Amino acid sequence: MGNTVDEIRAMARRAVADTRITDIHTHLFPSSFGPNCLWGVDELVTYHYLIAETLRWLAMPYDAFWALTKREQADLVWRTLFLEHSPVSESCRGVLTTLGELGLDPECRDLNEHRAFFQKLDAAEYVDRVLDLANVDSVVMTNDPFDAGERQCWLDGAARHPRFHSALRLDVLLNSWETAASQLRGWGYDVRPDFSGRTLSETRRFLKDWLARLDAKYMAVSLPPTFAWPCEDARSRLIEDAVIPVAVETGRPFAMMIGAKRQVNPGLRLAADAVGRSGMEPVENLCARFPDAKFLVTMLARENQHELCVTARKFRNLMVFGCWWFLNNPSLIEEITRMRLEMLGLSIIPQHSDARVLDQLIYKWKHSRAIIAEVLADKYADLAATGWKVSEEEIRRDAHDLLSANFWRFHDA
Ligand code: RAT
Ligand code: ZN
Repeated sequence: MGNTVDEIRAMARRAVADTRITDIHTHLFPSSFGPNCLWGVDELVTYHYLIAETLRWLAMPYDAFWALTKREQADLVWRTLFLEHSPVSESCRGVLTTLGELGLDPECRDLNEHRAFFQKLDAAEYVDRVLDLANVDSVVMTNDPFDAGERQCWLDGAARHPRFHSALRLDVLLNSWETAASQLRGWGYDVRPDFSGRTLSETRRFLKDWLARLDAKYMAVSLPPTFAWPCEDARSRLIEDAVIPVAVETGRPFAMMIGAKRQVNPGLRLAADAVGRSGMEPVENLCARFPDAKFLVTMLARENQHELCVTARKFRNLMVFGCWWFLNNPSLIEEITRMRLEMLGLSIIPQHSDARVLDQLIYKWKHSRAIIAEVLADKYADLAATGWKVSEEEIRRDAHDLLSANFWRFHDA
Protein backbone atom coordinates (compact mmCIF):
# COMPACT_ATOMS: atom_id res chain seq x y z
CA MET A 1 0.00 0.00 0.00
CA GLY A 2 1.34 3.41 -0.92
CA ASN A 3 0.71 6.67 0.95
CA THR A 4 -2.58 8.40 0.32
CA VAL A 5 -2.29 11.92 -0.95
CA ASP A 6 -3.94 13.20 2.21
CA GLU A 7 -1.42 11.38 4.39
CA ILE A 8 1.42 12.78 2.34
CA ARG A 9 0.11 16.30 2.56
CA ALA A 10 -0.34 16.05 6.33
CA MET A 11 3.18 14.64 6.76
CA ALA A 12 4.74 17.35 4.59
CA ARG A 13 2.93 20.11 6.47
CA ARG A 14 3.98 18.70 9.84
CA ALA A 15 7.58 18.22 8.74
CA VAL A 16 7.96 21.71 7.33
CA ALA A 17 6.19 23.33 10.28
CA ASP A 18 8.37 21.46 12.80
CA THR A 19 11.71 22.14 11.11
CA ARG A 20 13.88 24.68 12.83
CA ILE A 21 15.17 27.06 10.22
CA THR A 22 18.54 28.62 9.55
CA ASP A 23 17.55 31.88 7.87
CA ILE A 24 20.58 32.57 5.71
CA HIS A 25 19.91 36.18 4.72
CA THR A 26 18.31 38.81 6.92
CA HIS A 27 18.97 42.40 7.92
CA LEU A 28 18.30 41.69 11.60
CA PHE A 29 20.45 42.46 14.62
CA PRO A 30 20.34 41.41 18.26
CA SER A 31 19.32 44.04 20.80
CA SER A 32 22.96 44.60 21.80
CA PHE A 33 23.37 46.43 18.46
CA GLY A 34 21.10 49.21 19.74
CA PRO A 35 19.26 51.16 17.04
CA ASN A 36 20.20 48.60 14.39
CA CYS A 37 17.75 46.18 16.03
CA LEU A 38 14.30 47.04 14.66
CA TRP A 39 11.08 45.58 16.05
CA GLY A 40 7.50 46.50 16.88
CA VAL A 41 4.45 47.63 15.00
CA ASP A 42 5.70 51.05 13.88
CA GLU A 43 8.72 49.39 12.27
CA LEU A 44 6.55 46.71 10.71
CA VAL A 45 4.24 49.26 9.17
CA THR A 46 7.06 51.48 7.91
CA TYR A 47 8.91 48.61 6.19
CA HIS A 48 10.15 50.06 2.91
CA TYR A 49 8.05 47.58 0.94
CA LEU A 50 4.96 49.24 2.50
CA ILE A 51 6.25 52.77 2.06
CA ALA A 52 6.56 52.22 -1.69
CA GLU A 53 2.95 51.01 -1.78
CA THR A 54 1.73 53.94 0.32
CA LEU A 55 3.42 56.63 -1.74
CA ARG A 56 1.66 55.35 -4.85
CA TRP A 57 -1.61 56.59 -3.33
CA LEU A 58 -0.38 59.95 -2.03
CA ALA A 59 0.34 63.23 -3.80
CA MET A 60 2.66 64.52 -1.07
CA PRO A 61 6.31 65.24 -1.98
CA TYR A 62 8.61 62.39 -0.90
CA ASP A 63 10.60 64.77 1.30
CA ALA A 64 7.46 65.69 3.22
CA PHE A 65 6.94 62.01 3.96
CA TRP A 66 10.51 61.57 5.18
CA ALA A 67 10.17 64.67 7.38
CA LEU A 68 7.48 62.92 9.41
CA THR A 69 8.40 61.06 12.58
CA LYS A 70 8.39 57.28 12.42
CA ARG A 71 5.12 57.24 14.32
CA GLU A 72 3.53 59.72 11.92
CA GLN A 73 4.78 57.72 8.95
CA ALA A 74 3.26 54.59 10.47
CA ASP A 75 -0.06 56.37 11.00
CA LEU A 76 -0.08 57.48 7.38
CA VAL A 77 0.80 54.04 6.02
CA TRP A 78 -1.82 52.43 8.23
CA ARG A 79 -4.49 54.87 7.15
CA THR A 80 -3.61 54.61 3.48
CA LEU A 81 -3.03 50.89 3.09
CA PHE A 82 -5.15 49.36 5.84
CA LEU A 83 -8.08 51.74 6.39
CA GLU A 84 -8.69 53.48 3.08
CA HIS A 85 -8.06 50.30 1.05
CA SER A 86 -8.02 46.62 1.88
CA PRO A 87 -4.52 45.37 2.77
CA VAL A 88 -4.25 42.68 0.12
CA SER A 89 -0.58 43.06 -0.86
CA GLU A 90 1.86 40.50 0.55
CA SER A 91 3.62 43.10 2.69
CA CYS A 92 0.32 44.30 4.19
CA ARG A 93 -0.94 40.78 4.74
CA GLY A 94 2.34 40.05 6.47
CA VAL A 95 1.72 42.71 9.11
CA LEU A 96 -1.65 41.14 9.91
CA THR A 97 -0.26 37.60 10.03
CA THR A 98 2.42 38.81 12.42
CA LEU A 99 -0.01 40.58 14.74
CA GLY A 100 -2.28 37.54 14.76
CA GLU A 101 0.56 35.13 15.56
CA LEU A 102 1.61 37.39 18.43
CA GLY A 103 -1.87 36.97 19.88
CA LEU A 104 -3.16 40.41 18.91
CA ASP A 105 -6.52 40.92 17.29
CA PRO A 106 -5.89 41.25 13.55
CA GLU A 107 -9.36 42.73 13.20
CA CYS A 108 -8.42 45.72 15.33
CA ARG A 109 -8.12 48.85 13.20
CA ASP A 110 -6.65 51.03 15.91
CA LEU A 111 -2.86 51.16 15.57
CA ASN A 112 -2.55 52.58 19.08
CA GLU A 113 -4.02 49.43 20.55
CA HIS A 114 -1.33 47.40 18.84
CA ARG A 115 1.30 49.88 19.99
CA ALA A 116 0.28 49.34 23.59
CA PHE A 117 1.25 45.65 23.33
CA PHE A 118 4.74 46.41 22.04
CA GLN A 119 5.41 49.19 24.55
CA LYS A 120 5.49 46.65 27.37
CA LEU A 121 8.10 44.41 25.78
CA ASP A 122 11.75 44.03 26.64
CA ALA A 123 13.83 43.96 23.43
CA ALA A 124 16.27 41.25 24.50
CA GLU A 125 13.51 38.89 25.65
CA TYR A 126 11.39 39.64 22.64
CA VAL A 127 14.18 38.60 20.25
CA ASP A 128 14.14 35.03 21.52
CA ARG A 129 10.38 34.98 21.72
CA VAL A 130 10.06 35.92 18.06
CA LEU A 131 12.71 33.44 16.92
CA ASP A 132 10.90 30.70 18.83
CA LEU A 133 7.50 31.69 17.52
CA ALA A 134 8.83 31.65 13.95
CA ASN A 135 10.59 28.35 14.75
CA VAL A 136 13.80 29.88 13.45
CA ASP A 137 16.86 28.39 15.06
CA SER A 138 19.22 31.12 13.90
CA VAL A 139 19.53 33.95 11.42
CA VAL A 140 22.40 35.32 9.39
CA MET A 141 22.71 39.10 9.60
CA THR A 142 23.97 41.45 6.88
CA ASN A 143 27.03 43.14 8.30
CA ASP A 144 28.43 46.13 6.51
CA PRO A 145 31.86 47.27 7.73
CA PHE A 146 31.40 50.49 5.72
CA ASP A 147 28.30 51.49 7.71
CA ALA A 148 29.61 53.89 10.34
CA GLY A 149 27.06 53.03 13.03
CA GLU A 150 27.34 49.30 12.62
CA ARG A 151 31.11 49.39 12.32
CA GLN A 152 31.32 51.14 15.66
CA CYS A 153 29.22 48.42 17.31
CA TRP A 154 31.74 45.83 16.11
CA LEU A 155 34.73 47.89 17.18
CA ASP A 156 33.13 48.45 20.58
CA GLY A 157 32.69 44.71 20.93
CA ALA A 158 28.88 44.67 20.99
CA ALA A 159 27.71 41.45 22.63
CA ARG A 160 27.08 38.58 20.25
CA HIS A 161 23.86 36.60 20.36
CA PRO A 162 24.27 32.87 19.77
CA ARG A 163 21.35 32.81 17.33
CA PHE A 164 22.66 35.67 15.14
CA HIS A 165 25.42 34.68 12.73
CA SER A 166 27.13 37.28 10.63
CA ALA A 167 27.87 37.79 6.96
CA LEU A 168 30.41 40.27 5.64
CA ARG A 169 28.63 42.51 3.14
CA LEU A 170 30.85 43.97 0.45
CA ASP A 171 28.61 46.27 -1.59
CA VAL A 172 30.73 49.35 -0.98
CA LEU A 173 33.97 47.53 -1.69
CA LEU A 174 32.76 45.95 -4.92
CA ASN A 175 30.29 48.53 -6.22
CA SER A 176 31.92 51.82 -5.13
CA TRP A 177 35.64 51.13 -5.19
CA GLU A 178 36.77 54.78 -5.03
CA THR A 179 34.78 55.34 -1.85
CA ALA A 180 35.94 52.05 -0.38
CA ALA A 181 39.59 52.74 -1.22
CA SER A 182 39.59 56.06 0.54
CA GLN A 183 37.88 54.57 3.60
CA LEU A 184 40.29 51.65 3.72
CA ARG A 185 43.21 54.08 3.62
CA GLY A 186 41.68 55.98 6.52
CA TRP A 187 41.52 52.72 8.47
CA GLY A 188 45.19 51.99 7.91
CA TYR A 189 45.11 49.72 4.86
CA ASP A 190 47.58 50.78 2.19
CA VAL A 191 45.26 50.72 -0.82
CA ARG A 192 45.07 53.05 -3.81
CA PRO A 193 42.21 53.56 -6.24
CA ASP A 194 44.51 52.70 -9.17
CA PHE A 195 45.44 49.33 -7.61
CA SER A 196 49.11 50.22 -7.43
CA GLY A 197 51.50 49.06 -4.72
CA ARG A 198 50.11 46.74 -2.07
CA THR A 199 46.46 47.45 -2.86
CA LEU A 200 45.33 43.89 -3.44
CA SER A 201 47.21 42.29 -0.56
CA GLU A 202 45.98 45.04 1.75
CA THR A 203 42.42 44.52 0.57
CA ARG A 204 42.80 40.82 1.35
CA ARG A 205 44.10 41.76 4.79
CA PHE A 206 41.03 43.94 5.33
CA LEU A 207 38.72 41.07 4.33
CA LYS A 208 40.46 38.61 6.60
CA ASP A 209 40.47 41.04 9.52
CA TRP A 210 36.73 41.58 9.24
CA LEU A 211 35.87 37.95 8.59
CA ALA A 212 37.68 37.14 11.81
CA ARG A 213 36.20 40.04 13.76
CA LEU A 214 32.68 39.03 12.73
CA ASP A 215 33.26 35.30 12.58
CA ALA A 216 31.34 35.73 9.32
CA LYS A 217 29.74 32.69 7.76
CA TYR A 218 30.13 34.05 4.25
CA MET A 219 30.94 37.19 2.23
CA ALA A 220 28.13 38.79 0.24
CA VAL A 221 27.43 41.42 -2.36
CA SER A 222 24.41 42.66 -4.25
CA LEU A 223 25.13 43.27 -7.90
CA PRO A 224 23.47 45.21 -10.70
CA PRO A 225 21.91 43.50 -13.72
CA THR A 226 24.88 44.74 -15.73
CA PHE A 227 27.29 42.68 -13.63
CA ALA A 228 29.98 41.13 -15.82
CA TRP A 229 32.90 38.86 -15.03
CA PRO A 230 35.59 38.84 -16.22
CA CYS A 231 35.76 42.41 -17.37
CA GLU A 232 37.94 45.48 -17.20
CA ASP A 233 36.56 47.09 -14.08
CA ALA A 234 37.60 47.44 -10.48
CA ARG A 235 34.94 45.01 -9.29
CA SER A 236 36.14 42.27 -11.59
CA ARG A 237 39.67 42.66 -10.37
CA LEU A 238 38.68 42.77 -6.71
CA ILE A 239 36.60 39.62 -7.06
CA GLU A 240 39.42 37.73 -8.74
CA ASP A 241 42.36 38.95 -6.70
CA ALA A 242 40.88 39.73 -3.30
CA VAL A 243 37.48 38.18 -2.58
CA ILE A 244 37.94 34.76 -4.20
CA PRO A 245 41.45 34.12 -2.82
CA VAL A 246 40.21 35.00 0.68
CA ALA A 247 37.06 32.90 0.19
CA VAL A 248 39.17 29.89 -0.82
CA GLU A 249 41.76 30.40 1.89
CA THR A 250 39.17 30.76 4.65
CA GLY A 251 36.67 28.26 3.23
CA ARG A 252 33.91 30.87 3.30
CA PRO A 253 31.27 30.98 0.52
CA PHE A 254 30.83 34.13 -1.55
CA ALA A 255 27.17 35.11 -1.93
CA MET A 256 26.21 36.99 -5.07
CA MET A 257 22.78 38.60 -5.12
CA ILE A 258 22.32 39.65 -8.70
CA GLY A 259 19.83 41.92 -10.43
CA ALA A 260 19.26 44.88 -8.09
CA LYS A 261 18.96 48.14 -10.00
CA ARG A 262 19.73 50.69 -7.33
CA GLN A 263 17.99 54.03 -6.82
CA VAL A 264 15.86 54.26 -9.95
CA ASN A 265 13.74 56.80 -8.06
CA PRO A 266 16.00 58.19 -5.31
CA GLY A 267 13.22 60.15 -3.59
CA LEU A 268 11.98 56.82 -2.28
CA ARG A 269 15.27 56.21 -0.45
CA LEU A 270 15.46 52.59 0.75
CA ALA A 271 12.40 51.83 -1.39
CA ALA A 272 14.01 53.29 -4.51
CA ASP A 273 15.56 50.12 -5.95
CA ALA A 274 14.22 48.09 -8.85
CA VAL A 275 15.03 44.92 -10.74
CA GLY A 276 16.71 44.09 -14.03
CA ARG A 277 17.47 40.90 -15.92
CA SER A 278 21.05 39.72 -15.77
CA GLY A 279 23.22 37.51 -17.92
CA MET A 280 24.23 34.09 -16.61
CA GLU A 281 27.73 34.27 -18.06
CA PRO A 282 29.35 35.89 -15.01
CA VAL A 283 28.02 33.14 -12.76
CA GLU A 284 29.08 30.41 -15.19
CA ASN A 285 32.50 31.98 -15.66
CA LEU A 286 33.17 32.33 -11.94
CA CYS A 287 31.98 28.83 -11.07
CA ALA A 288 34.07 27.32 -13.86
CA ARG A 289 37.19 29.38 -13.24
CA PHE A 290 37.20 28.86 -9.46
CA PRO A 291 36.05 25.30 -8.72
CA ASP A 292 37.46 25.54 -5.19
CA ALA A 293 35.36 28.59 -4.36
CA LYS A 294 31.77 28.21 -3.13
CA PHE A 295 29.12 30.52 -4.55
CA LEU A 296 25.75 31.17 -2.96
CA VAL A 297 23.62 32.79 -5.64
CA THR A 298 20.20 34.38 -5.73
CA MET A 299 18.84 36.42 -8.62
CA LEU A 300 16.20 39.09 -8.43
CA ALA A 301 14.57 38.82 -11.84
CA ARG A 302 11.90 36.21 -12.32
CA GLU A 303 13.23 35.81 -15.87
CA ASN A 304 16.59 34.59 -14.55
CA GLN A 305 15.28 31.76 -12.41
CA HIS A 306 15.20 29.00 -14.99
CA GLU A 307 18.70 29.60 -16.32
CA LEU A 308 20.01 29.84 -12.77
CA CYS A 309 18.66 26.32 -12.15
CA VAL A 310 20.35 25.09 -15.31
CA THR A 311 23.64 26.66 -14.26
CA ALA A 312 23.37 25.06 -10.81
CA ARG A 313 23.00 21.66 -12.51
CA LYS A 314 26.42 22.26 -14.07
CA PHE A 315 28.31 23.43 -10.99
CA ARG A 316 28.27 21.82 -7.56
CA ASN A 317 30.11 24.84 -6.17
CA LEU A 318 26.95 26.86 -6.85
CA MET A 319 24.16 26.84 -4.27
CA VAL A 320 20.96 28.54 -5.32
CA PHE A 321 19.16 30.28 -2.49
CA GLY A 322 16.00 32.20 -1.70
CA CYS A 323 13.21 33.99 -3.52
CA TRP A 324 14.69 37.41 -3.12
CA TRP A 325 12.82 40.65 -2.34
CA PHE A 326 10.35 41.24 -5.25
CA LEU A 327 10.12 37.45 -5.63
CA ASN A 328 9.11 36.91 -2.02
CA ASN A 329 5.43 36.71 -2.94
CA PRO A 330 3.28 33.57 -2.73
CA SER A 331 2.69 33.08 -6.46
CA LEU A 332 6.38 33.48 -7.29
CA ILE A 333 7.68 31.43 -4.37
CA GLU A 334 5.44 28.61 -5.49
CA GLU A 335 6.51 28.78 -9.12
CA ILE A 336 10.21 29.07 -8.32
CA THR A 337 10.26 26.40 -5.62
CA ARG A 338 8.43 23.97 -7.85
CA MET A 339 10.86 24.58 -10.70
CA ARG A 340 13.90 24.24 -8.45
CA LEU A 341 12.70 20.94 -6.99
CA GLU A 342 12.01 19.64 -10.47
CA MET A 343 15.42 20.66 -11.78
CA LEU A 344 17.69 20.35 -8.77
CA GLY A 345 15.86 18.02 -6.41
CA LEU A 346 16.50 18.84 -2.79
CA SER A 347 19.97 20.37 -3.28
CA ILE A 348 18.78 23.96 -2.86
CA ILE A 349 18.12 26.53 -0.15
CA PRO A 350 14.54 27.42 -1.09
CA GLN A 351 14.09 30.55 0.92
CA HIS A 352 15.53 33.23 3.17
CA SER A 353 13.42 35.88 4.88
CA ASP A 354 15.28 39.13 4.15
CA ALA A 355 13.58 40.38 7.32
CA ARG A 356 14.62 43.89 8.34
CA VAL A 357 12.26 44.05 11.28
CA LEU A 358 12.54 41.22 13.79
CA ASP A 359 8.83 40.47 13.93
CA GLN A 360 8.74 39.94 10.14
CA LEU A 361 10.34 36.56 10.70
CA ILE A 362 6.94 35.42 11.92
CA TYR A 363 5.01 36.13 8.75
CA LYS A 364 7.73 35.64 6.20
CA TRP A 365 8.37 32.13 7.43
CA LYS A 366 4.74 31.26 8.08
CA HIS A 367 3.87 32.22 4.52
CA SER A 368 6.90 30.57 2.92
CA ARG A 369 6.62 27.39 4.95
CA ALA A 370 3.02 26.94 3.84
CA ILE A 371 4.01 27.12 0.18
CA ILE A 372 7.11 24.97 0.52
CA ALA A 373 5.04 22.31 2.30
CA GLU A 374 2.41 22.23 -0.46
CA VAL A 375 4.96 22.06 -3.25
CA LEU A 376 6.83 19.28 -1.46
CA ALA A 377 3.58 17.43 -0.87
CA ASP A 378 2.81 17.59 -4.58
CA LYS A 379 6.20 16.11 -5.36
CA TYR A 380 5.80 13.28 -2.85
CA ALA A 381 2.33 12.63 -4.23
CA ASP A 382 3.83 12.33 -7.71
CA LEU A 383 6.32 9.83 -6.30
CA ALA A 384 3.53 7.88 -4.62
CA ALA A 385 1.85 7.61 -8.00
CA THR A 386 4.92 5.76 -9.28
CA GLY A 387 4.69 3.31 -6.38
CA TRP A 388 7.54 4.91 -4.33
CA LYS A 389 6.56 5.20 -0.71
CA VAL A 390 7.99 8.05 1.38
CA SER A 391 8.19 7.73 5.14
CA GLU A 392 7.55 10.57 7.54
CA GLU A 393 11.16 10.27 8.64
CA GLU A 394 12.37 10.78 5.08
CA ILE A 395 10.12 13.80 4.64
CA ARG A 396 11.50 15.28 7.86
CA ARG A 397 15.05 14.65 6.66
CA ASP A 398 14.30 16.43 3.40
CA ALA A 399 12.65 19.41 5.11
CA HIS A 400 15.62 19.74 7.44
CA ASP A 401 18.01 19.68 4.47
CA LEU A 402 16.08 22.39 2.67
CA LEU A 403 15.57 24.71 5.60
CA SER A 404 18.82 24.29 7.46
CA ALA A 405 21.31 21.52 6.71
CA ASN A 406 22.00 22.35 3.06
CA PHE A 407 23.37 25.71 4.10
CA TRP A 408 25.61 24.30 6.81
CA ARG A 409 26.83 21.44 4.63
CA PHE A 410 27.76 23.89 1.87
CA HIS A 411 29.37 26.17 4.42
CA ASP A 412 31.43 23.36 5.92
CA ALA A 413 32.37 21.67 2.61
O1 RAT B 1 14.90 43.21 0.67
C1 RAT B 1 15.30 44.33 1.02
O2 RAT B 1 14.98 44.83 2.08
C2 RAT B 1 16.18 45.11 0.09
O3 RAT B 1 16.11 46.42 0.43
C3 RAT B 1 17.62 44.79 0.13
O4 RAT B 1 18.11 44.92 1.41
C4 RAT B 1 18.11 43.50 -0.35
O5 RAT B 1 17.50 42.44 0.27
C5 RAT B 1 19.60 43.43 -0.14
O6 RAT B 1 20.08 42.65 0.69
O7 RAT B 1 20.29 44.19 -0.82
ZN1 ZN C 1 18.57 41.69 1.79
